[in-house]
Amino acid sequence: MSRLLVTGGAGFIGSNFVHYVLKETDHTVTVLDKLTYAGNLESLKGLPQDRFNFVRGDIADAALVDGLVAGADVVVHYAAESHNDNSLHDPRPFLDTNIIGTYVLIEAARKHGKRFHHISTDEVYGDLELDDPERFTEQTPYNPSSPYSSTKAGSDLLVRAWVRSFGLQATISNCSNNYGPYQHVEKFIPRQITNVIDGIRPKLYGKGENVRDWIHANDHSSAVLAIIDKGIIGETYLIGADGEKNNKDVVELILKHMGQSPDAYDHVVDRPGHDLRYAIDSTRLRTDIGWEPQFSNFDAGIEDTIAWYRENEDWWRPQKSVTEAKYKEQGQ
Ligand code: NAD
Ligand code: TDX
Repeated sequence: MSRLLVTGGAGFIGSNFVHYVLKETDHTVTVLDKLTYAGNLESLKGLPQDRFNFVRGDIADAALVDGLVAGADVVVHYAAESHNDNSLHDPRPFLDTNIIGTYVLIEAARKHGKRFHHISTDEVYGDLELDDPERFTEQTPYNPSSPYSSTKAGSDLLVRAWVRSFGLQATISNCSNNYGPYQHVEKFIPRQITNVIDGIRPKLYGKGENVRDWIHANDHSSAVLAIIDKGIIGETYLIGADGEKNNKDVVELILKHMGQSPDAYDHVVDRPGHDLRYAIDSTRLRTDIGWEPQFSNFDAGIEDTIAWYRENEDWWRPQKSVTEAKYKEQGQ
């Protein structure tokens, strides 16, 4: 049994991880989350109260972080500003949380000699051509495109430097695009599902040819737990489930499962600097750690996700109109 401190545990992937850990292990979990627009306490309902604790606060608050890290065995760091579109309009919070927040956490982990796992993204590697036979590996050079991905790249490099210079007991994982329950309606898949529920046509940036490598959030959680358990200190592991799909195909799949015509979507203004394709080669994770994804059927995973958003309108409804109003201002 370990005591986990999970930052950003009220967000999409963090909350899925907390549910997963409390179900699959006997670890205890303390969540540290600022509850920004992206955090939602409703995502943490129904957890066993004897093994779960919630603290509202900022990862950049050194005094708060020091006490929480001292009381944990492992820090699992999910907290971030996570949305590319927001980073193009107001980059500052991305620097404050993703860079300074990570710095504060690793300083505390170093001081108290605690195991640290840093959650990152495949976007740090930039993008690939559609026909590139190579995928991202742990050796791919960093080449981030957006304010979001450059701050994530910066945070990864801080962790690497703290491992080398100070002996921080850390591992890093870079995962591909997640889908599943509790994802904010600003993100691609939930935005389109909830648009269709509201009678709004899905919105595809540009031509819709951009490719993302989709993984179910539960598979991300099982991979992170496996790395915390078996990962080698100082190493980076790429997490992916061979789920490449272009955005147009994803929208058509959502429309099909929601009983709409497959062409009932609109093309809207493209994202500036829009990365063309992400693709993960997760051979190292599979060979060295023995991890395998469980959700290999994307079609079925999307159907389950649509059902979740239909059944949990109370969870997403408060965010929907403000999110769409923001997109409307940007012509998206
Ligand atoms: P999210 O935006 O849904 O959740 C982020 C959470 O962090 C929210 O609960 C928010 O309140 C909290 N938070 C933000 N700033 C904070 C601060 N200063 N202090 C404390 N808490 C703060 O994000 P997500 O999609 O769940 O992503 C989680 C992590 O996974 C991020 O590090 C992201 O870079 C990484 N990641 C995401 C994806 C993806 O597909 N969404 C893929 C790979 C990696
Ligand atoms: O309405 C939309 N229409 C559209 O075509 C939205 C919101 C997005 N898109 C496109 C842009 C991307 O090509 O869909 C794709 C996915 O977009 P997002 O959900 O915004 O994700 P992405 O930018 O790929 O980044 C995600 O994966 C990597 C997460 O938000 C990041 O936190 C993670 O690091």
